Amino acid sequence: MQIELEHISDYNQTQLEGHQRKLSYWTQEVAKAEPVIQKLIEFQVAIPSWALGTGGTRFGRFPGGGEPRSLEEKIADVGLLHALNRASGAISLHIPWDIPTDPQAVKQLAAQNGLRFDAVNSNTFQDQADQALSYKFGSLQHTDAAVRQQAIDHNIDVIKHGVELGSDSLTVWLSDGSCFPGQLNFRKAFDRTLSSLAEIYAALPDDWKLFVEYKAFEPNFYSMTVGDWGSSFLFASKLGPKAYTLVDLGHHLPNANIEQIVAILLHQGKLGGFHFNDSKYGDDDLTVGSIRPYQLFLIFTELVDGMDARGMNHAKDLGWMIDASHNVKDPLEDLLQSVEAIQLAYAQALLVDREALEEAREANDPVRAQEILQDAFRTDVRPLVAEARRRAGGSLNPLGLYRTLDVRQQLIGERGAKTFATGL
Ligand code: PSV
Ligand code: MN
Ligand code: MN
Repeated sequence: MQIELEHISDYNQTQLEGHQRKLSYWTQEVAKAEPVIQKLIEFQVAIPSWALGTGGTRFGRFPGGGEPRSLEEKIADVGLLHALNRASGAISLHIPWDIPTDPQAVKQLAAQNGLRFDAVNSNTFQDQADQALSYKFGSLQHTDAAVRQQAIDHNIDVIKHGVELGSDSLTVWLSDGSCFPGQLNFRKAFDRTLSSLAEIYAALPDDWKLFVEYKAFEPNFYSMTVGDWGSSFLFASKLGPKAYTLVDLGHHLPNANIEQIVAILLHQGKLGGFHFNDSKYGDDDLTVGSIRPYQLFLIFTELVDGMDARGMNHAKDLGWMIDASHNVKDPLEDLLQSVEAIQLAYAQALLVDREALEEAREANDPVRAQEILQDAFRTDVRPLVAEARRRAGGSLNPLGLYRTLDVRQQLIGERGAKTFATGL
């Protein structure tokens, strides 16, 4: 299945009149429209290779058909998304779930689809069939030096795969921790993890970044060795300038103020990137913006403000990625919704009158501060996002075109109704 340029232009033609009517409000009333559109065109969100099939819970999984059966088909799926929205120009691999056996060919295929390789992810939270030692009691924290070495070697191997693909960052998420009080010596676990991470850090190419992802709970439910932004920040600080904290929106204790965490990490030069998703209860991995769109907007407001304060490039200086799972939706449709939610929050954040906000803050005027933020949040920026997509060569309405072309049915025709993508 290929989405041709004519598909896009024919479909856009059917939508154009309505689109231009909505956009005219912006071009007539709002001076900021043009810079926002330009920034949106540049902004890309990476798609994880493990989110292209239907996910599930430990109670079951309900595959939807036409799922990608190989890395090549996963790249093709991300290519479809990118053809539709022109904002999903990167793919992130989880190894060994996806191992490029012929890296040059895979790199070429990605380039043909307009994609680059985002962060590579290691996996020491599961035992693989051919693995000598078990991670049941942790990996980089393990009491046995041989287990730690096995996990270190795996991470170095993942870096090598990433180098071959032209990636420039490694994300390490550890499930290490303990399930019961007394099980683990916290200080020893911290020291062992730090020295293991230092060995991985030493193997990073000069222009690479190491992202240390934290998570408060699951699969360990008493303690997680990299359990919060404080411990991730500590590891990243001790490791050195190439190490950063990665924020996954679902990895906090309930009601955490994520925007404040983001603001401080960014202020300290230690924010590396994001795993976007949404949640109501825990690490739910739901569609971005489906539960707490205001929180997402507040996070982006801090990002825009903090990145500008540090002279950072919004599109390039942080890792932007989705980390979601799709249990009842078509994964490709779900990912289109997630990317759009991110773009909307970003566009709204760009609209915030930051000068006026700062004045309100200095004057201790919370009413005015709230008005300023909510004025931006309640603005319908969908025409701006659509216009950015149109100018970049994408569809005015990616989801609409996806359904018009009946993409899923086509994929089922090509791949079969009972395919099973690797990943979560
Ligand atoms: C762990 O919950 C996590 O967020 C990490 O980023 C893993 O790499 C990913 O999920 C696996 O889906
Ligand atoms: Mn994650
Ligand atoms: Mn997670």
